[in-house]
Amino acid sequence: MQREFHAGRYRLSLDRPLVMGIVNVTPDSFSDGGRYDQLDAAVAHAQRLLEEGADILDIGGESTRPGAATVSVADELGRVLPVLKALHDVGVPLSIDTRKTEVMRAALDAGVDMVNDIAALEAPGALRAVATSQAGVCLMHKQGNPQDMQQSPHYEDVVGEVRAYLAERKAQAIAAGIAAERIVLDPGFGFGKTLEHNVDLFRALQELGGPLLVGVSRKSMLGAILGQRPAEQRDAASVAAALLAAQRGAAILRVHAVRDTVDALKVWTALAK
Ligand code: 7PM
Repeated sequence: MQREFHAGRYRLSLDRPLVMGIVNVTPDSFSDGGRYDQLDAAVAHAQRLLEEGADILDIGGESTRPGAATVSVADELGRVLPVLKALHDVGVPLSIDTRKTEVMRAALDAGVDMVNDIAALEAPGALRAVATSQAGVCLMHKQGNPQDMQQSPHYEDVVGEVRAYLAERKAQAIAAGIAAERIVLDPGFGFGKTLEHNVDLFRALQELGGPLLVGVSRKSMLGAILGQRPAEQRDAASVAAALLAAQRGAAILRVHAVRDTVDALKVWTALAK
C-alpha cells in the first residue's frame, strides 16, 4: 500500500494516520453575524484545530447535510476564498470541500493543496481541473444527492458496490493524469446509506482499497448507535470510531474534535503491541 500522499506543496507520510480538521464556513455553523464575523470565526477555529494537532484543514462552504439547501458558486466562493487566503501559510495542507468545478478552480488558483469532493470529481471539468494542478484529491462514494440521499438508500451488496465505484473513479482519475499518490478514497459514511449499510462498510474497511479517508465524526450513525444522541454529544463515540478506523488502516481521519482524536492516537501508539 501507498506510503505517501502527495497534496500540492506537501508530501505526507502515511506511516501514521493523519488527522483532518473540519472547518465549516456556512452561516449555520459559526456566528450568524456578517461576512467578517464568519471569516474571523472560521479562521480562529482553524487556528485552534492547528494548535490541537490537525495535519490537514478541510474548508467547506456548502453544507452537505441531508436536506440542506444548495448554494451558488458566488456564495460558496465568497465564504471559502477569504478563509483559504488567510490560512495559506499556516504550514499544513489546505483542503477545499466542494463539488463544484468553478470552486475547485478558484481554490486551486488560490493555492489549495487538496480537493475533497463528495461527488468524486463527477462534475463536468472537475477531473481536468484537478489534473492540471498538483493537488491531492479525495474521491468519495455517495448514493443520490444530499437533498434526497437518505430517503431510501438501496444496495444489493453495499461493500462490493462501494469498492467497485471507488476503484472505477480512481482509474478515471489516473487516466485523466492524476497520479495514484495524489488520490485517497472514501466510502462516504452517511451519504445515501442506512445504519446497516454504514456498519457493513465500516466492518469491511480493509476491503475497500485505499488509501482511505474516513469521516464518521458526529454522524447520525453514531447517534443511532448511542440511541439518538444529538450531534454535540457524539464526540466520545466519534473518537472511538476514528480509533477503530485507524486500527483498520485508515490513512486520514476527518474529524471535528481534533484534540481528542490526537490524544486517542497517541495512547494507541504508546500502548499497542
Ligand atoms: C450529515 C452528513 C452531516 C454529512 C454532516 C455531514 C464527509 C465529507 C462531509 C465525509 C468526505 C460532515 C458532513 N462528510 N467529505 N464531507 N468524507 N471526504 O460531517 O465523510 O461534515 S459533510
